[in-house]
Amino acid sequence: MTEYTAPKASITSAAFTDEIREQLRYTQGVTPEQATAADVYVATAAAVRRHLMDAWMTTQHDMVTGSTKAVGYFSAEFLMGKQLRNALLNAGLSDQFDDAVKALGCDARDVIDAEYEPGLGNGGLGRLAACYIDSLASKGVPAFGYGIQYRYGIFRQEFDEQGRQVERPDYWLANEEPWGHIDYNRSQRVGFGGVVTGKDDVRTWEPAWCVRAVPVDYMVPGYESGRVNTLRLWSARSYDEFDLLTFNRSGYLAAVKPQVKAENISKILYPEDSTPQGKELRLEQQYFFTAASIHDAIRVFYPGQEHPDLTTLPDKICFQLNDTHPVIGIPELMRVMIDEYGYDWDTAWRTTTACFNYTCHTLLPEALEVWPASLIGSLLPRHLEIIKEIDRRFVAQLKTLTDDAEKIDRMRIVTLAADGKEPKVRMAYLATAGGSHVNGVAALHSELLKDVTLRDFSDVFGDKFTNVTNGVTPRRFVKLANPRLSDLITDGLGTDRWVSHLDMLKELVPLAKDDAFVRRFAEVKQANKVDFAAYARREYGFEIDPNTMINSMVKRLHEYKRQSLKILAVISQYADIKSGRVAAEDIVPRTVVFGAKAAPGYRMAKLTIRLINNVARVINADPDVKGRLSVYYPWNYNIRLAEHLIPATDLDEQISQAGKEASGTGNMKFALNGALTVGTLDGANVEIRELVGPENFFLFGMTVDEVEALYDKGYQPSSYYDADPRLKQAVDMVSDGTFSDGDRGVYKPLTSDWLNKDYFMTMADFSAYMDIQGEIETLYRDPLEWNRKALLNVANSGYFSSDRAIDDYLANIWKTGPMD
Ligand code: CBF
Repeated sequence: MTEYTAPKASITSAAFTDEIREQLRYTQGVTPEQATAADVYVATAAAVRRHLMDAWMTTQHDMVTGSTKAVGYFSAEFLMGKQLRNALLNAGLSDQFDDAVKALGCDARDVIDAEYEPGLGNGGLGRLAACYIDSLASKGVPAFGYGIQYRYGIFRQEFDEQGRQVERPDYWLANEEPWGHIDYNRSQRVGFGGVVTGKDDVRTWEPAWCVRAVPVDYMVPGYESGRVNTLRLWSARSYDEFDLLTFNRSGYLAAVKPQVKAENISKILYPEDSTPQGKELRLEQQYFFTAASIHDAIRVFYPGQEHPDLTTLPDKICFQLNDTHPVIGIPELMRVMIDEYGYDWDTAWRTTTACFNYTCHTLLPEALEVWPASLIGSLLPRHLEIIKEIDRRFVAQLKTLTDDAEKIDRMRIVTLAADGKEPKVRMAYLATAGGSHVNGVAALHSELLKDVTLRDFSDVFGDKFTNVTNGVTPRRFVKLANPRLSDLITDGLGTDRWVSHLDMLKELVPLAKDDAFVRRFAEVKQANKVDFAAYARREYGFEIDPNTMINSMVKRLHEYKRQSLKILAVISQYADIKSGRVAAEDIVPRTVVFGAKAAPGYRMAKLTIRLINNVARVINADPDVKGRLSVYYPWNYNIRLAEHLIPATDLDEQISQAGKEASGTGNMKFALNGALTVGTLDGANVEIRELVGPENFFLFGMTVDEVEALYDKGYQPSSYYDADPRLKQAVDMVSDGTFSDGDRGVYKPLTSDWLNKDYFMTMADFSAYMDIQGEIETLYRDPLEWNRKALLNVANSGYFSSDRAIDDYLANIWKTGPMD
């Protein structure tokens, strides 16, 4: 193996310290002596940005003048996490920073902690977008991330005394935010409402109101690529600041109304869509950012041109639609080409379909967006016309391809108005018809997409369908989050090149036979557990014993993910110890850690949160199980917590009902950090198990086919309750008030759902899940063997790098690569 030396930034620690001092004095106006950790954080961010500035400008220049096609990643969410450590790493300034903070008399941790984590995403999809723009930059591929700079990110989760979730607004911009550059000079006008006039072939849309989309630019530095891409998040501003006339008549609220309406668009990360108002706002957000981004791309790639040749757009940039949220971009590009630049329909369609591709991230029908045509018509009347015409032509095309009239009806983009139901626009169908490629996010998911969700489409347009299994960035989730493991890997491989070539982890496989190396690996895990315990004490006041098995289940709270299964298993184990059926000393000491937010309007999920908190309260206070079983639920799960918890985890839970989790990315992060997985054959678990080896993965539960067969047969959840005394006891303890101070009514909606409906078949998988616990405990009692398997998880998980995922997108979908 050839030795690789990472290029280091040429600046010395002393010089970097001076740069920070200069920022403190001349930008922030504080002396180094007065500076708080928060001041040093802002000054360091400014200093790092300066270091990246030349590479940023060169990248933009090369992108526009060069011949390499760029990628526009359209995503309603970018869950970036804290920026400082990542930017320092990619700028090659990590060591200089560590020295500089010491010289300035600060603690590095305080400086890092001073950064407020932006929550501009809900979970996996938004974090994936952040990983992908990191990998694009690290590979030197010209790219823009396009999204929204919400003023309020995902809510801050708290728990009240009864263990219920309380949502607090998360005003992440309350303090100085040094990373985003607001570029007023490159704003875009985005129209809404109004009327369309003109003849058939020349239509003019006169919007009723317009919003100013102002770009806020974030640098996205690549790791050792020398390239810095752009994440452009749009902020909505009003053109009519406020109406002075109305104001003078003392109508203050009426006077600021247009401003409030405009600025509301980028105010909150997508709200509930269960109300008409919510739906309208969400569609406004979607159109707002996709329209601004398309106009921006034309501005960037055809600078100063009044009559650009937009037929060349697909050679300059392709747009990846991250789920259905940005699909309204398809009719927007059609509108721009036809109405603003005078192209005929066919030319516009050829260009548009060549530009767009769509990634589907779900199998849950309710997550595939469907908009009432009337809503689109009132907000975007010209777009509705275009969508109807796309649909008309699409149906005509289908008629040439198949005689199956029912199938054609099923595939309509705009549903027919039948039985008093108003027509709806199916955004996933629009994306499939209006783009070149459709991909799922794990092998199983892509298969199910073809065979079930978009079956009719894959029958007719099979060539469009492909798979790109998700990936995660090894920079943030291994190198930065787990420095001990990183050092061990570098030592084992004799190089740190794995950080950008994660497939190299494979070369660790032989080391799993080396007991001395496995012991070093075990020491790393143990040290991470000690660190996590300290972190949990500091941040949450928890007393976690690092000498117990750390067993984590962190992800959004959703019935299909089955946190219920986990909590029922915990209750069952608790009951075993309490009843004396199992001697406490025969149980492997375990700390179960949950982390999850529930959608504010999702009643069952919120009740599950309450149950988990109360199970934790009862178990942690019970001396009978002390030191054997404990449960912690740190509130407000976010990236920072993930970065501490994942490296410390022994056992990770990926226990969704088979066929429901599109991929998962947490599963990849845990495996890469040396946790073993207990999981079902769902999402990317399937590939993880194949790659790490079935013997290094705890598999349980029904397969997709078994799930289907059981639905078909008629699922009776109560029969499982009757058949397994462990399950009966656990459910009964939830009903009988054990976890609600004797109140038998609190969890009734949950227990009644489990026994009567249980759509995601928790009851049916319970026994298998309990049975596998025996295997888990037996292995855990043999630390060398456990750690050998954990190490093999690390060694065989290189495939799950987002760099590999981006390679797949480049080769199979985007057909582009690094800049020359
Ligand atoms: O593909 C990224 C992730 O997206 C989701 O979070 C989503 O929002 N649809 C899925 O639920 C995950 O399975 C998937 O990993």
